Amino acid sequence: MKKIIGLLMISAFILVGCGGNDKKSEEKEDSIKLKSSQPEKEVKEKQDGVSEVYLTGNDKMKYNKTEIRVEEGDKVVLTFEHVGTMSVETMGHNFVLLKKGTDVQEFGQKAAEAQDNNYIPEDTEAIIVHTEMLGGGEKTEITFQAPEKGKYDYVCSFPGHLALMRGVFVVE
Ligand SMILES: [Cu+2]
Repeated sequence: MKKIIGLLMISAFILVGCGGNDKKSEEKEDSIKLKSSQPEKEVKEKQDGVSEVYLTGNDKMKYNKTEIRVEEGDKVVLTFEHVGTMSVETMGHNFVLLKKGTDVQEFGQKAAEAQDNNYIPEDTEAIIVHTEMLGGGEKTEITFQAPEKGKYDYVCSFPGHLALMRGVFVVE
């Protein structure tokens, strides 16, 4: 059922008229992957008021970035891809951006109890934005407004992952 909803959302996205851009962004990502030896700074693309971020998670429980930098007020277009092959049940990954001052360990414990909601606790105000939980080979995109200047933690809320899967989201 979740897959079907996902597919519907993807089709809706294309129908809304982003079909043209869709292909372009895929090409862009391919070229980013090829240039992955370049410093991370160059991977972030900057156009008027938009920060594009390409984040991945793999089967070794690692993000490709432990720091993401954007500018205050920017629209952040974050593409998140699970570049591994393992299933969402055994090696699910997401991106959860937490409010300043959140106790990350405490959040992780709460998230681990929220299995029925894809490890996103429902009774928390700690989350600024998050992606869906992905399995190997899946990709998603979220768009949100960069919060006020400062440093924010981001984590994967799959049980046990945030020890390795976390980073700092810097708004400058
Ligand atoms: Cu994970």
